[in-house]
Amino acid sequence: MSFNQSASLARFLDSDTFDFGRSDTVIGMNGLTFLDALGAAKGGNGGGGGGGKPDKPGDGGDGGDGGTGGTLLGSYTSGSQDGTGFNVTINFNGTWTEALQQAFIDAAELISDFITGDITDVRYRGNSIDDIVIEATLTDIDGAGGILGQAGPTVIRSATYLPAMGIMEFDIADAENYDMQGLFNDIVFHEMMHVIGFGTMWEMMGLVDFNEDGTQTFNGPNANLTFDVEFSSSVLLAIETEGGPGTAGGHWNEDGDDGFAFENEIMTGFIDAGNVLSNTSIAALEDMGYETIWDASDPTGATDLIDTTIFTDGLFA
Ligand SMILES: [Ca+2]
Ligand SMILES: [Ca+2]
Ligand SMILES: [Ca+2]
Ligand SMILES: [Ca+2]
Ligand SMILES: [Zn+2]
Repeated sequence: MSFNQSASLARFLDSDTFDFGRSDTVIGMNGLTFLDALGAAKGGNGGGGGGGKPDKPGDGGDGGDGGTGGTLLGSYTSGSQDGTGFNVTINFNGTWTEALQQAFIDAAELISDFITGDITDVRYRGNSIDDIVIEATLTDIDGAGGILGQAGPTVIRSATYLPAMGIMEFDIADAENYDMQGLFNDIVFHEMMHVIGFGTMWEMMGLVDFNEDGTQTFNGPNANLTFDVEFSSSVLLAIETEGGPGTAGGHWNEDGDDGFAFENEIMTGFIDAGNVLSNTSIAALEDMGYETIWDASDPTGATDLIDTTIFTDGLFA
C-alpha cells in the first residue's frame, strides 16, 4: 500500500491470477462449462503468495435477498431493467460499506454502457442468468497488504466462452485503503472486466498469438484496427508477458521490451495513479463476441460515448 511513495507503478493485483491453461473444465448442462478452479496466486503490493480459498466453482447463487441494514444492497443489476441490454447482476456477500458497493455499481453500469447486446439467457440451478451473475465478497483475509483478493469467471457458456458467472473477492482492509486513494473503483472495474472474460478467456477464444521471439500479441481484427489508429500502426498489439502467472498473458503490455507500452491503460497488469479506458479495450470485447458501442467506421469514437470519470479521482493522478 505505498502508492504515495512509489511513483506510479504498483502491481495491479496480480491477484487476477487464473491459469485456465491448467484448469480442468467440465462440460455441464444447459450449455455451460464450469471452470474447475481459479488459479493460485493472489497478491497486493507484496506480490504473489498463496492463501485464500477460491469459492467453489459455480457456487453461485441466490443471494440478493436483503442487505445488512441501512441502505446496503443485497444485490444489484446494471443496465436496463427490462433486461434488453447487457446486464451484470452482483450479489453482495460479506461485510460492505456503501462506498465499496458503489464501486461495483459504477463498474457494472459502465460495462452495461459499452456492452450493448443482450446474450441468450442460461439456466443455472433453476435460475435464469441474464447476462452474468457475479458473487462479490468483501471479507477479512489477512489485513492491509499481502493478499488483496481474487476475481475471475467460474462458469462460461460452452459455445462462445462468454462467462455466465464469476467471483470477485477482496480483503476489506485493502479495499478500504484503495478506496481512500481513489483507486478502488479502478481496481473493481479492472477485475470485473476479467470476470466478463477480458484477458481470462482470450487464449480459449483463440485471440492470442504466441510469437517466436517470446512476445504475445492479440489477433482480434477489431482491436487491431483500433490500436493502429489510437496508438500505433507500426507495431503489434502487445499482450503483457512479464509479471508472472496471472499478470502475463491477460493484460495489455505495461512496458518493457515485450512490445508497445500501454502504461496507464486500465487493462494493463499494473495500476497507475491515473488510469484510462481505451477504445482498443472496447474493440477487444467486440472481438470476444460481445456487441458493444464500438463501430468500425469510427474505431476511436467509442470512449466519447461513455462517461469514464470514475477513473479520474485517484489522489495521485
Ligand atoms: Ca440482458
Ligand atoms: Ca490483505
Ligand atoms: Ca512488459
Ligand atoms: Ca498500468
Ligand atoms: Zn488484471
